[in-house]
Amino acid sequence: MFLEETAIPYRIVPVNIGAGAQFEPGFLAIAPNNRMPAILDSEPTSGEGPLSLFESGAILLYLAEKSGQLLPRELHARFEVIQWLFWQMAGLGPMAGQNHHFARYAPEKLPYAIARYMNETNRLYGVLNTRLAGRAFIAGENYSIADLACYPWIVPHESQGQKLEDFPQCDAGSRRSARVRPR
Ligand SMILES: N[C@@H](CCC(=O)N[C@@H](CS)C(=O)NCC(=O)O)C(=O)O
Repeated sequence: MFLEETAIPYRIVPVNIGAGAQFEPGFLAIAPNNRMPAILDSEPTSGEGPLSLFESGAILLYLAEKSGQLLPRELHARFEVIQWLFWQMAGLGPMAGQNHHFARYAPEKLPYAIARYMNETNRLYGVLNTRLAGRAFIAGENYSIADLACYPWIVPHESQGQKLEDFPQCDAGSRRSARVRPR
């Protein structure tokens, strides 16, 4: 999404996680946690040869830093974005991911686990909803990597057992993120 938004040229290398391609040595060499996304920048500004990265938060920070886009320079605004980026990486992403796992994929339906992650997702949606009240974007004045990181986790709200009408600001926020740079 970042590369599309900023029109930076890129090449996608598909990794079929259904077939276990994330465990192949070539992929593990750049993503030792066997998860995607991962990137390989063949022309980092250091001039010290290709740079590989895994973890979407680190990737977003790197791309923002390199391109000078979607992350403010000014200290307060910059760390406002970074804290919400970390909030997604440590909260919304993992909790919604476990929610999905226990509600949809776990071979055993464990009521405690299902309720735990659904409630936690619900709480996090509430935090985001409160945050978005009276502001156009999650952090700072402008669209940033914080919106870019959170938006994809709100899109599948139904499969996370959440009703978007309970979170009108998230609804409006995700529609804003979806149309920031219409193509
Ligand atoms: N914290 C990681 C999470 C990455 C993640 O969970 N990726 C999933 C796909 S969305 C994956 O690669 N799963 C493969 C697997 O579980 O083996 C990030 O933000 O980059």
